[in-house]
Amino acid sequence: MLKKMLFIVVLLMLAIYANAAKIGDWSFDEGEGQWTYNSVPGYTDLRRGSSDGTWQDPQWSTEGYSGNCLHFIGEQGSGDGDTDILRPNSTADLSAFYTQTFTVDACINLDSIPLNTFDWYNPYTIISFGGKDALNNNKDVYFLRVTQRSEGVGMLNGYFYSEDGVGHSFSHSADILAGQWYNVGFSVDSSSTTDNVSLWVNGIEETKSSSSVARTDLTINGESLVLGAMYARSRSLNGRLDEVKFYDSVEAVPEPATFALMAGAACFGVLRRKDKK
Ligand SMILES: [Ca+2]
Ligand SMILES: [Ca+2]
Repeated sequence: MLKKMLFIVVLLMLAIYANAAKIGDWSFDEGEGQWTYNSVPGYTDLRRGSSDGTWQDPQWSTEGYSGNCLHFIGEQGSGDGDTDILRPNSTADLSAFYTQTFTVDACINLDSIPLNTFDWYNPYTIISFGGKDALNNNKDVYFLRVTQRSEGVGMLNGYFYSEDGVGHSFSHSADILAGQWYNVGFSVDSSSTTDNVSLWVNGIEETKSSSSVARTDLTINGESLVLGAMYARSRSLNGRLDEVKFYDSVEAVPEPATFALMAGAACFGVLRRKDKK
């Protein structure tokens, strides 16, 4: 009996540790209304774009990866010409999201693949974070997006900027096609200089190295986090978005591989634990 209790206590401790670094978890299951709620207490909720501003609302959809999701129809490709975004309240405290070490994780199902043959032009942005520099200019901190690899075929691209204004770009070798669910992730560990950047597509991790450190010299506010478009509200997403998660560490243990055994599930919510360096 004592052994059993000890086992349960250890499991509980592991569970608490595993969630310590999670700062965002949105399942988009509300299915109505302007707000979608973060299941991690103490961190920001998100609201649809038109709540306060000229941006448009992503539409509620019952066809999520799990339950409901939000459907973004942007200005490019098969879009409707209007940028749909999700964002916090403008006065939200996003300091926890402005970290040099982070992991972002989402499920996407694109309506189409970006049309431009030039890889970096008019991509579909999934998640972005930005702020203003000393001259009050908009600058990016990091973002995750799908660009075009070849006509009708996308690729996952993660980006972060260092304080010298240089962007550091990383792409995954897996093809992304329209009309399928994918679990995609991006992590940067600025405390290391080797094997410290990872991209995931459906649980397949590709590790890169970067000796640069993500910037922390910008002024941020509640508008700094944007889902479905860049920080400057361009390059918007065309497709459905579900199960978005943020971690302020790559030491985090994102979702267990519980979906990996589901036959035919393209999006199986897997980000493996990185080995501690
Ligand atoms: Ca959902
Ligand atoms: Ca729209």
